[in-house]
Amino acid sequence: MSFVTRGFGGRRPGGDRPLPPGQYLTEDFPVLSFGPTPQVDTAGWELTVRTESGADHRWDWAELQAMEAQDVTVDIHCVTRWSKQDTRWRGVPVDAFLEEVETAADFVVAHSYGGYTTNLPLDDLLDGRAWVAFAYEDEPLAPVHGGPVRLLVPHLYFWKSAKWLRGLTLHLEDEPGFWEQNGYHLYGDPWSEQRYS
Ligand SMILES: Nc1nc2c(c(=O)[nH]1)N[C@H]1C(S)=C(S)[C@@H](COP(=O)(O)O)O[C@H]1N2
Ligand SMILES: [Mo]
Repeated sequence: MSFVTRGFGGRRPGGDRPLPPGQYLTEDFPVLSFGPTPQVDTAGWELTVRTESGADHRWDWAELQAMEAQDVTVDIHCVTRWSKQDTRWRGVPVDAFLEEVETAADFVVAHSYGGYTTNLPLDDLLDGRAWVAFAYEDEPLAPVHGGPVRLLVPHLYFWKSAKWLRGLTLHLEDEPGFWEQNGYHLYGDPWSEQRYS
């Protein structure tokens, strides 16, 4: 019997898929954080979904672990032009956190431990397009990459995937987050190069 080592799970590095315009492929996993890595332990971790009328819905670590998680393999695209293909995560679809929530809001601001924020249309977090992710490549998510829990929204530039996620607030109007107040695009579609506004 003979074995052929192909690596990359049989996929050619470089992929057979195109990258969004202006992006290059990287094999390593750069860390991009504004500010220090907050120390968040799972024992004290909570996720709060707050509606536009101020009603809070909370989940702790045990509750998160009891939810139905998915394994997802996705490509990620940073506005600083690196893309990484076939990244493998485990997380709970954001849909699950909004099922019981009554809202008329169309927009969300994701809040992080440490103070980072980023805004998204609510629809972009639904229909299995975004996850509350807690594992990466079969390991607990490393603190530098947002552990214990980050948002994963791979169809938008990666600054929308808030690390150290602690809350989602619902809003009737689009409220720019940290980078969006500093010139980044309000929406951030990598396929139409919505980098800056
Ligand atoms: N809380 C928080 N989330 C964040 C950031 C940050 O500085 N703080 N940086 C964003 C940016 S610009 C990118 S490209 C990705 C980087 O994630 P990584 O460090 O796991 O590669 O996280 C995003 N989420
Ligand atoms: Mo980024």
